[in-house]
Amino acid sequence: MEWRKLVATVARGVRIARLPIRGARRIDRIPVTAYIAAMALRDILILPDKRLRQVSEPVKKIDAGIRTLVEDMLETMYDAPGIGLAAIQVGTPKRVVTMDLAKKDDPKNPQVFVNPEIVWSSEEKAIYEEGCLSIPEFYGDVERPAQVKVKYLDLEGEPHEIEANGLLATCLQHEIDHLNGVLFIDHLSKLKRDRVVKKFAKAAKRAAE
Ligand code: K1U
Ligand code: ZN
Repeated sequence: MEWRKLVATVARGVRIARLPIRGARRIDRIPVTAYIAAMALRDILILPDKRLRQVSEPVKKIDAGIRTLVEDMLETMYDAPGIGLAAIQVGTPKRVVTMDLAKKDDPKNPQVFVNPEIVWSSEEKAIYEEGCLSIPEFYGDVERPAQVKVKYLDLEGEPHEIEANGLLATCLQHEIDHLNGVLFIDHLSKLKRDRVVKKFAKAAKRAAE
């Protein structure tokens, strides 16, 4: 199933297409059908935006606002492009993560994690080169537990627990870090972190001039 239809179906929501008021330059008029809900790109916060250091709040109720947030996060993540996104990266301090680890030519596989929590981490470690949509064009090797068990809710509010390894384990830990105000550069040496923070602070200052 085409991913937009899937998300709309999962959300069990038929929403009226939003007219191009919010994020006007990016939304086209989309015909409202039984399945297709209008989604919108949201701006991704960039280092050194202080909101990236906020600890996100648990979702108490999966309502229309959360479903809209998830749809917009998926749209924003695919557009970036990225393989994961935490709600705080689009400025919403809620414990919501989207992800799609499907290979380039495989069908899309959107995943949604509400209130994800690591309940077990392996002693064994793995090193992956990580990137971050909030720190564009900077990459670094991060060592993390190789396997994790994560409990979370799906968009229906149903509880799940998964055991992850490989890229899924890395990506889940990266995104759950975001929910706790932690960035992957916090796992690098102080020297590397200070260098990148300085570079992005300079760029933000220049952009504000
Ligand atoms: O949370 C984020 O900032 C998204 C981030 C997720 C992530 C990447 C690598 C390791 C851990 C977590 C990204 O998606 S960065 C972009 C990226 O990795 C990518 C983009 C296009 C194709 C393949 C990968
Ligand atoms: Zn990130």
